[in-house]
Amino acid sequence: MFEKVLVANRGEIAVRVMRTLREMGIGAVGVYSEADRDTPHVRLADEAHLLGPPAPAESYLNVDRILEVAAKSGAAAIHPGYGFLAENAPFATACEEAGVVFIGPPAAAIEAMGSKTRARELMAEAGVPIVPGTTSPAESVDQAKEQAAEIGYPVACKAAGGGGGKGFRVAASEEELADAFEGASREGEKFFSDPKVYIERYLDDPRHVEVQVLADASGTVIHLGERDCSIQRRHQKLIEEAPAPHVDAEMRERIGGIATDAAAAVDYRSAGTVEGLQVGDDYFFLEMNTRVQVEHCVTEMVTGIDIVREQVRIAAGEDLSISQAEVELRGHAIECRINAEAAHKNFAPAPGPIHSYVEPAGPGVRVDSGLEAGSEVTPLYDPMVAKLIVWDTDRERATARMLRALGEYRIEPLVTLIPFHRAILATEQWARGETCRDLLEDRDWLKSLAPEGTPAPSEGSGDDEESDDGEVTERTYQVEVDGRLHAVRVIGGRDSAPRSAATAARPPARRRPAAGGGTASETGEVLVSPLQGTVLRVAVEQGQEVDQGALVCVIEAMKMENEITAHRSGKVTQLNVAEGASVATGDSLAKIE
Ligand code: MV4
Repeated sequence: MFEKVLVANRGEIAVRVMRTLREMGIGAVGVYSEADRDTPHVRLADEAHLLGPPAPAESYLNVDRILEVAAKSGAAAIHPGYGFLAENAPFATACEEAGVVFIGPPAAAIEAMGSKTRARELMAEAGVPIVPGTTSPAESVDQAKEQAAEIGYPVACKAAGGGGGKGFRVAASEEELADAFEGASREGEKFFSDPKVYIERYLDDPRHVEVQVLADASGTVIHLGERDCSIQRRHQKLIEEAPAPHVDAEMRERIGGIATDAAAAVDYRSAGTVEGLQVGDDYFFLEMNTRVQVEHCVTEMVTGIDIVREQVRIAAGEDLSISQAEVELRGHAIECRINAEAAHKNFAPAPGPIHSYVEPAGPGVRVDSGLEAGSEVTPLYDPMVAKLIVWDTDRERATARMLRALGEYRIEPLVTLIPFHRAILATEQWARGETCRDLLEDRDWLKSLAPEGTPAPSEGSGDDEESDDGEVTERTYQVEVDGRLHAVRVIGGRDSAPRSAATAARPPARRRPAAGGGTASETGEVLVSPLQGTVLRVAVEQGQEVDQGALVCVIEAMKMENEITAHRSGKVTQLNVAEGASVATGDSLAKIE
């Protein structure tokens, strides 16, 4: 077994891999960019080496520098995680040439699966069912029209160098084909320097079902069952679960066989995922991901198998530690990706600092994260802060457990997908195991996920996609009133922040985690001051009717203006503040009945 392994990644996946290395008694060599000096993955490493400036090309994608660190540290192998260099065949080859083991599949398997047309060709030859369509790129729009006519509309135009939905366009009829074809081609050129496009039949509302495989050097290939990852937005998976709600034991065995055949056809080794589309009882190969995936954890939870451990063992030449017959699925696991994104603003990235951070815990809860209080989500890297994974005996209980765990999670003042996940998991559609496509495409539903008190998007700004309508942050303070503890959520709208200063420059003062679950914000009729300061302005009068979220007063504290809004709708029966007055944390500002 290796003595030392270099983890060529950052964030949660670097932490995830290092945890297994530690359990295996293997030294973990960490690497970091100048932006990541003070992060958990660096501290968890047994030794850590600077790669270079924050830009990925100069750090986590810098092959020469990574191989130099491997040599200097004496690491015998490199685990690439996902993203960055994980599916880069030249990198796998460069490792081999440098005498370092690449913990992943052979370069030839990465390359074969990297070309989506080549993969389809190989899979068709191996008897793996592929989505009906062509296995070589169309030479021209005219040829694509001929092929599409044969396949039958609607068709999907997909970039040959693509994958994961990049360079994917749908044409409902021949009139739409040229645009779809050219759009897919442009995107293929932009992201993969490959303008080639092929045509597939477009399946309506399929399920994304993928099978985890493991293959060792002696040629044994097994599968660990499937995951359903149908809840996606712009081809980014958001929620994943295992087992898939619409796959029974018979289908599991069938698609497991399809997946192991697919892996065997490219002499696969290591952990990999065969992605496919499920429509009723039909299952079609989509592509193979030749890396450990973000969502591998739900499979770990239902099988009890550490997939990273198997990867390390396989790379060291050891056989798989389990046989197919020993793989047993137990219970149900769900994963929610906790991204710094604003679902109510069309999933716009919402990078920023984290001042207060509390992870959920307790029975059946696993959090894989790479950040902590004091960390910052930078726009340079992936917006995923953490993965929250739960296990329970069945899907319904796992859902309840996930909702409980999401309610415990505090990441302040960052905007994350937590409210989105809580909303989706509470729907009938989720309970019925549907793809929730209707909700994900429903702008009004998504907008309803805005934090309470969010100013309505300004009118007349046209399409609000990625609109910059000001930072809306939410913070929770603990307030004790008459011996009872209350959690008060304070919502800062765009007008509450100093206009000139960047929100990032706010002092991280007095930010406290909430007392309990997400529903403990009621404070009766009394509106209490969440902070100490001076009243700048009073916006209501005694006797006035106010709506929940309406401005009551503005309190200046630490040179910042804080809008205090009505915690409930009602009549202001008591007003205890006046302009210029000093207030202390916990003071009663008003009574709203
Ligand atoms: C498709 C498809 C329909 N027909 N291909 C490809 C990448 C993956 N992220 C989603 N992809 C799709 N490929 C054909 N021929 C529909 C999707 C798709 C999808 C599939 C399952 C569940 C959710 C989805 C959301 C968007 C697109």
